[in-house]
Amino acid sequence: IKIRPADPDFRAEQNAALNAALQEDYEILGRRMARRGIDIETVTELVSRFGVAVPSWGTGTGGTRFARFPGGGEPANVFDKIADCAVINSLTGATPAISPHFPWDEVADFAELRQYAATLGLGFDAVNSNTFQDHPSHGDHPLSYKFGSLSHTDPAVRAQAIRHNIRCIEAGEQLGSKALTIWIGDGSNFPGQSHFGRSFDRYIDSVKQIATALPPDWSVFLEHKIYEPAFYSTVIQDWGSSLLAAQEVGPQASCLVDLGHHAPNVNIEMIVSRLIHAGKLAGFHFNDSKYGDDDLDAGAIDPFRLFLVFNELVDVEAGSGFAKAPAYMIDQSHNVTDPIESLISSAIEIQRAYAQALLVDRAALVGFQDTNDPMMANQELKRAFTTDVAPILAMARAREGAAIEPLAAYRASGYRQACIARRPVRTAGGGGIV
Ligand code: PSV
Ligand code: MN
Ligand code: MN
Repeated sequence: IKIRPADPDFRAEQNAALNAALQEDYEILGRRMARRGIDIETVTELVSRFGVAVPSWGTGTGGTRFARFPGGGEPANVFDKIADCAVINSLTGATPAISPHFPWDEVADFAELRQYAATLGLGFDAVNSNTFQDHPSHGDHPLSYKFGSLSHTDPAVRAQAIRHNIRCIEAGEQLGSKALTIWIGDGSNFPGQSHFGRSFDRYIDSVKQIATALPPDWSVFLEHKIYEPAFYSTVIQDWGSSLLAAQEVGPQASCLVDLGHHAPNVNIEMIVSRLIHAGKLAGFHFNDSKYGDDDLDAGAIDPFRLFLVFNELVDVEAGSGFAKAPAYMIDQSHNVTDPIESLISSAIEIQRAYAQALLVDRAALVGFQDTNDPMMANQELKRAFTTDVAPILAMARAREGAAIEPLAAYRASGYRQACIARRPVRTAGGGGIV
């Protein structure tokens, strides 16, 4: 399939009619910001350096546990997924890496995969293991994960899950990745079903064994989630368990925050701050949610929360800095939208939250905090959050040769129609929790 959005001439054509208006909007915003002592160019430069990884599994239409309604032209294999990721990155200029998931993305030749991605200007972020499903067609997983994986009571199942994670590291090394993300579905559905302490100990012991296989410049990211698929207790249910585990596993282990993995109303930005304090913030799976792990598009429900998360991150960047930059990744499931459109929109929303957070006057905020002026402190955040930074984002894209209006350019490209014409139809199904 011809990846038309990846053609710089196509994007230049699309941008031609939009350049003049963008220039005007950018200048006006620049003058407004200058009045507040902020240099728009500095912000635009930081925004254009910002990148967030796309999940390979997000390029297909997801499903709920009730059903999956397939979209048209879905990727048939990981090469198709990479092509879709190239579309997203070409148009946004903000998603230079893919986060793969194994064994979903398994191929015979990882060097070929890496090469294909590189020709499209893409690299690989954290690799994800999958011991939350059985893989009956996969010779490496003869035993079932029905009652858990890394924390399973049976040492043979734990050994199988450990081996799989080590294979993920090996695949990731060939792809140029530097981290393994572990999320397990282990837990229980009924009080009494499993022993909280012993299952946690078994999990930690398993992750320690995986960690011994990490190359020195690699990290292991531990991802917590309050519930689902387990509905009574989950082994790594929150950042507390995640942090305890990461501390026991050692310096290469840290905690990944998936925004959808918390109880409603939990103060996620504060969790971020605490993990920063502990030196254990691995990074993020961005998405949005109203009720649970809804995996909706980033910024779709609560853009203010996304902004507040970035406010914490920029606060560190503007101060002492991160010893190791957090990994920014998207983790979404698209049921009713074109996945490429959702991922484009999410990348822009994440970038928007970052840009808004850059507008906070940190010295003024500290002053309001230290003098106990809640009204002005809150106003400072609100002023940054309500500033329309769209011209900054669009200018960053225009200068990189990406699209000034990525969604419009995507629709004009006819890429999805080309995929529908060429790619096999994928069937509807019973769904599944991913
Ligand atoms: C689990 O809900 C999760 O957030 C983990 O990151 C998985 O790897 C991903 O979704 C896909 O199932
Ligand atoms: Mn996740
Ligand atoms: Mn999730």
